Amino acid sequence: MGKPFYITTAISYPNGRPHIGHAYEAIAADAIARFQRQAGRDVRFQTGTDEHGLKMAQTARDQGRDMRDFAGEMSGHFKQMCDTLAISYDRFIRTTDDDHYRASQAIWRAMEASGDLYLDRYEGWYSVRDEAFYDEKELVEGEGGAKLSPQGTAVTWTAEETWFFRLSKYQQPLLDLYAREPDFIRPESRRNEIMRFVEGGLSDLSVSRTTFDWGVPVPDSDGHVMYVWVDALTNYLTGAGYPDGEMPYWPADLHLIGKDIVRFHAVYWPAFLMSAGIALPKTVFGHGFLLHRGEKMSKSLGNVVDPLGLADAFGVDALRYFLLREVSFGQDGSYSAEAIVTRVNAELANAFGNLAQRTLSFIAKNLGGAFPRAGRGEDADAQLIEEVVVACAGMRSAFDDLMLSQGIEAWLRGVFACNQYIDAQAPWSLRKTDPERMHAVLGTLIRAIRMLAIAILPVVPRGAGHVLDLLGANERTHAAIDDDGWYARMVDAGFTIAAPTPAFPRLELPVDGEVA
Ligand code: ME8
Repeated sequence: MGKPFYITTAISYPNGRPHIGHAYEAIAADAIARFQRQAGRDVRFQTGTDEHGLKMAQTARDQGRDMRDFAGEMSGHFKQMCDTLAISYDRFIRTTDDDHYRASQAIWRAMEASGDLYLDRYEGWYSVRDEAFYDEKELVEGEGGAKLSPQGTAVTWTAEETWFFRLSKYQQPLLDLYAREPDFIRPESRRNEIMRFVEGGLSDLSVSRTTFDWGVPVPDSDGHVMYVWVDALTNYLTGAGYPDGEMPYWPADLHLIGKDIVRFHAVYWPAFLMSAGIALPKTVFGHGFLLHRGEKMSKSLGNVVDPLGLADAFGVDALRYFLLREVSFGQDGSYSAEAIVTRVNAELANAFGNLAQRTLSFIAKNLGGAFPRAGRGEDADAQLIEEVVVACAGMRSAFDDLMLSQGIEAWLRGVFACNQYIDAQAPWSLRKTDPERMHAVLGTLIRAIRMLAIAILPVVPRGAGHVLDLLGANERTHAAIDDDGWYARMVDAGFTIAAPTPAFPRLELPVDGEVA
């Protein structure tokens, strides 16, 4: 087994159904997890639901539902979304899981043992939507003078006795961390934002609540449940085996989250961990937001799109490809049905899908599916393979650096090179005029298609897997891309290519009923 690689998404609030933002985060994390597995890393991938807190409790109450039933049912929708979108998680954690209670209480005790927790009275502003406390100076003015959080959500005044965490004590250690580990917060823009926030000074954080009981009980402190973010963040440790066992996957390599919750992950979380004496994650990456036709999604605008509806209309691969390709990772991005259809048809269906489809069906039809003979090679063949090798290597180094869209762009250069090669070599007309040359060209194309299909597997696992199945290519790691002996082994084995069905069908814009 290779070196461990532990990747996590945020755990979602299941107070409503999953939206496209949740799907986007799961898909991005999944592509990275699959990529790291191909690279030979021993990957552990965790996602799940964040079920405690006031937001959940209020939603269940408003719907007249039993808390546990409601959380269970809604969490199921998130799990179903992950399963439908081919998210290859190792654990779907629920914060209502028993081992998570144990982990949360253990980290609490460790912070208490460091002298970082004390009882006092909290008076201040709280946003239930964000599950966040805000300082007066952070608030902005909304319509009619209403006070709003910096995220534009409603805040309420709360006053109660709570436990406090000595966050102020960690101001300098956090600044030292950001300076020492430039990759701790990515991308750069979020790093700067967090450094400015911490340089501005940190107040101690209220970390328990007494006005409701839907949370993890604070050890030996009747009436207190933990502030939902204390237990939510601890999910990453629960999944790593804390506090009971060995923790081969800790520290996490990558916490992938949205830009709105970077503060919790890059300020509170490392402070909790330092206090508890636990190693810090290596990178917190705050991705951008998905906008619908350039506008923020909101229930009142009626533009909250069900990701499963999109997957149904366009296919899982198409949705995955579009989201990872269209959005420069780290920045905001916009989507619409037209944009999905245009992008997927041009790049996935026409450029790659069609390349594979016509090559394989030609071989199935004209060579009885047998692998082409060595034929008469020319410089152009070696040149194409070289271009494809470079494209796949470019994709690898971009993905390694979380530059997902640029990685796919590098891959596309290999696909375009194949299309130019086909046009220039015209294998279909060589069938009659120069069969020896035709064999060499088709053989070159199969080699190229196999390498490109392996490289794009993390993005479009089903379609690329289908192409590889047709080719009988079972080894799908990065090492397999560079394996020169594959072709000869397939010839020796007498493998034949069956008449293919398209791996990446062309999309049509739905005419009746808008899907996006
Ligand atoms: O924040 N585009 O849960 P959540 C892209 N429970 N990403 C988006 C998005 C959008 N339009 N809207 C939300 C929570 N997200 C907490 C996390 S982690 C210990 C606890 C992202 O359901 C958001 O940034 O509100 C977050 O990373 C994830 O979806 C879950 O959001």
